[in-house]
Amino acid sequence: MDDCIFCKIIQGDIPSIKVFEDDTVIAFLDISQTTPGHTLLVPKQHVQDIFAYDADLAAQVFQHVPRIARALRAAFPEMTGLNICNNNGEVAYQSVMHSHIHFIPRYASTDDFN
Ligand code: DGP
Repeated sequence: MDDCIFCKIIQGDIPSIKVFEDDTVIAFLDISQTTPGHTLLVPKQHVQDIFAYDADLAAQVFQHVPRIARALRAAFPEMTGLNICNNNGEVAYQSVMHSHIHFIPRYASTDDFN
């Protein structure tokens, strides 16, 4: 998709801080850093939202969720919890129309809660 910011990141046309990559997915730090370590897991295939996934794509993407969660905990030892969420549709606060899963680390320090 020519006008998709995540497709441009996947193609390397826009820089990102990569956390993980294989043939089917990429994970990189969210530009907004809601909390330190805020990460997005993104299928390389341009799919708009969860309603467009088939079972194979779901398995390819979601299999990485526990691994990324553990990697974040290892990288951010002060992390005491983690929100994992996936917004679908503008009304559900999806702003980038290329499906992605948010990992938002949570910390005991109230300063980091947003
Ligand atoms: P959502 O609102 O659920 O569609 O989340 C989209 C997220 O994408 C939002 O938290 C900010 C992030 N984002 C938007 N543009 C860029 C970008 O160019 N680079 C990175 N790393 N993240 C981006």
